[in-house]
Amino acid sequence: MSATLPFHRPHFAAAIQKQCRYLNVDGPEQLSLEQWYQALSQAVLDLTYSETKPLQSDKRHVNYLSMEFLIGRLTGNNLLNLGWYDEVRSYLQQYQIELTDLLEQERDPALGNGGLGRLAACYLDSMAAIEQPATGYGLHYQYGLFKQSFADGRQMESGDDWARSQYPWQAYNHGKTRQIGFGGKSRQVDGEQYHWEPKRIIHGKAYDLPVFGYNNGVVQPLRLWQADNEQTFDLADFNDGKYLRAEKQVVNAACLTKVLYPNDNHKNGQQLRLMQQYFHCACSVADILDRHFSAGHTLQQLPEKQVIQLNDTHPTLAIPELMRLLLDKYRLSWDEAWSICNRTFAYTNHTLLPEALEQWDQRLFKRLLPRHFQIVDKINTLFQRRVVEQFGEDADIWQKVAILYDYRVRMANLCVVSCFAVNGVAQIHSDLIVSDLFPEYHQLFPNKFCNVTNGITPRRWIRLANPNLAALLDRTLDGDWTQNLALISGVEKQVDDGAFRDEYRRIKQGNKQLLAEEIQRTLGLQVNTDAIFDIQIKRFHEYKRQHLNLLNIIHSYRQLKDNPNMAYTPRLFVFAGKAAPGYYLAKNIIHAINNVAEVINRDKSVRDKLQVAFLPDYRVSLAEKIIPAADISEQISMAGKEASGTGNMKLSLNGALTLGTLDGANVEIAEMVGEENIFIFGHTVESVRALLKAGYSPKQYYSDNPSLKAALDFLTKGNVCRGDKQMFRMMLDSLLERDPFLVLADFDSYVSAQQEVGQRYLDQEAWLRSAILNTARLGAFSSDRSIRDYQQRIWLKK
Ligand code: Z15
Repeated sequence: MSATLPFHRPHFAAAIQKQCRYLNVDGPEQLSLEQWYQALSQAVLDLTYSETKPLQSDKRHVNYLSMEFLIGRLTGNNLLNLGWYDEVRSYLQQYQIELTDLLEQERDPALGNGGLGRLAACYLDSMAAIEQPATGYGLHYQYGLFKQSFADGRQMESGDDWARSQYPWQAYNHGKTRQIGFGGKSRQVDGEQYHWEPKRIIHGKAYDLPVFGYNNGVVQPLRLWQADNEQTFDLADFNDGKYLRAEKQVVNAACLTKVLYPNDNHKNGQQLRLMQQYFHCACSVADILDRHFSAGHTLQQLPEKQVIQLNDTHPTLAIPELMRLLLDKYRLSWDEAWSICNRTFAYTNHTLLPEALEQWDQRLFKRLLPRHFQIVDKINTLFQRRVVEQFGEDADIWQKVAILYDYRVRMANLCVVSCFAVNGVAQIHSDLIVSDLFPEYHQLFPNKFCNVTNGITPRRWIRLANPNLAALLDRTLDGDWTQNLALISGVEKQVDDGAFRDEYRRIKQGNKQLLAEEIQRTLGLQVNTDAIFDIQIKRFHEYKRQHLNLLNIIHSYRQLKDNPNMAYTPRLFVFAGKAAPGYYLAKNIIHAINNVAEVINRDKSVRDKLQVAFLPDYRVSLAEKIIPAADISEQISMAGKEASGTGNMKLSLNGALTLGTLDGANVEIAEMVGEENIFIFGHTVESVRALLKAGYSPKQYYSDNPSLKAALDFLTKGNVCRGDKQMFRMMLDSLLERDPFLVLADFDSYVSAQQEVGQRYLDQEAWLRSAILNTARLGAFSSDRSIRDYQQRIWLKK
């Protein structure tokens, strides 16, 4: 086991001095705060080159392939994991620099959309922490997820050129450049062997970001591929006066990794996206084979020494790419190649939503990847035999399990057929994968399926985000909870201890104060810090039902207006989240929340009771400010739709009580914290099923429930829509005509649950007890535990 890294003050001072030279200033006294951030980060990276080491281990190496890594700011996180945080903070004092101010200078790389990308980042942190050898493979997008602002309540988007002004944590890795082919033709050489002549070649350059293990001296790479042109210029073309054509090539190639597609839980059908996916896979697979051979292993040892974990279906092309190399380059037989692939790949499913399941147009696929198409076609044909053996000739079954069907390539099906393991991300979700999504596959391959419930890293989500809670835990618990979050159950013994309770309460109150200041700064809104901080932070999507939250807010507002003296526990509703730019309905919901917020916040008569704050540009660093301040965590998706959720874990661990449906990991959170410490409402998976079967009519709810009717009508009246009755028509039509996520059917139950929240908050002592128990009982949701589950349930299998 490795030890923590030593911190040498003189070395550190020298490294900073060196950065001053690069920055063209005489000494540290002259650095601006922004320059301090650059100098410090670069200096730390420099020092770690000699101090950290990759893991020397015989364990199977995990290659974590993901199109998204939502890593957030790195400087504070890296100092923390290196064990240098406090020393650097004290070092900076001689220059009157506050480390936390300096850290605020960093822009978060937003190389992901939401939960899926953030999960990948937590898993890299955990693998380094528990010394699981691993490499993360992703794309080096020039533009990360767009920045969000509001204009008249509407979402505006702008580009996030995150690395434009020198990003200190990345290192260009010269030796790793790859050449990736696209298009062209595949012709048979002999037997199983084909030769693919691509039409064009794009270069993949490797940028490495270090992932440091917590206090163990380990570093391993997150390797991000960036597309580049083959040659800067074709000089002949240049001299021939074909300058413009030569330059066009240059521009096109670099376009490939220009931008992250901004959809979350929705497929991107464009050719460029398919090209990104193949580029990602081809660069990564080549790199994996290189490393494998450099370590002196043979091809036959690939499954024993490497596992390739596919984060959703986005990297599925790695399967036919490895097959292609094994067949055409290394000349293995089909059966040998298939056997290797079959024991190397594992697939994690993150969604059941039909609109998110990737299917590619066959002609597009074939045009871009002719050889890969042949391989997929053969996998499909061979699999069909297997299906006929098991089920006989059954068109209905084949229609469901086919990989190629109706001129489409179905990526999830290709994964299930080709991988040795398929897992869901929370128990209920894994159960639904077997019962609803892939029942036939489960009959064919009963041992492939398992569950690994998601987790979150306690380093970022407690120690960094909530330093005062971390300090309290340090004082209270024996042993380092940061590396063994199970120890946090020791807090349970303190739940009746007066001093502990006071301290816990003061920390939450302090965090609420800090968030109030942030809200004041960004929105100019002065909020009541004695109110319940009720938080919904996540991507905007109909299934997540932010509009259900909104309807209850309107309902409460109307009640307070009709009945100013009624008993009402003061609340601050906080929203944050982005909608995909082309997802008009989600943007309409954002607009509605902003307009309702404006009306309510301007109304003096409810000021100390009801406020709504929609913070723009939700991102990891904003989450770190909001989460520690939460009293209520809104997890109100329609049951069966949220695969897991991970924000739910962060909020509860930081002492928020969940108000949620029995969906995703909420189910497991409820089991852990106990029913007195959570608010569960709404339809369940079973009752949703029954309701839909019986025939659901949202209009009925509208006409039968006057409060619901009034809340919906509110959106077409008065100031909220500025006299434009059509303003929120898209949302209202969807709710009244179809309501695919049963917002109206859950309204009553949600409103009652909210009333109960208000009641319970009046008993501050009981509430505090519940908050503490949420913290104490959430130890199982550490991503270290998730990674151990992956090790035992998947990576040890072959
Ligand atoms: C995404 O963020 C998630 C699933 C997807 O299929 C895509 Cl494309 C993006 C989310 C799930 O919605 C969420 O429930 C889960 O917690 C998260 O992945 C990580 O597993």
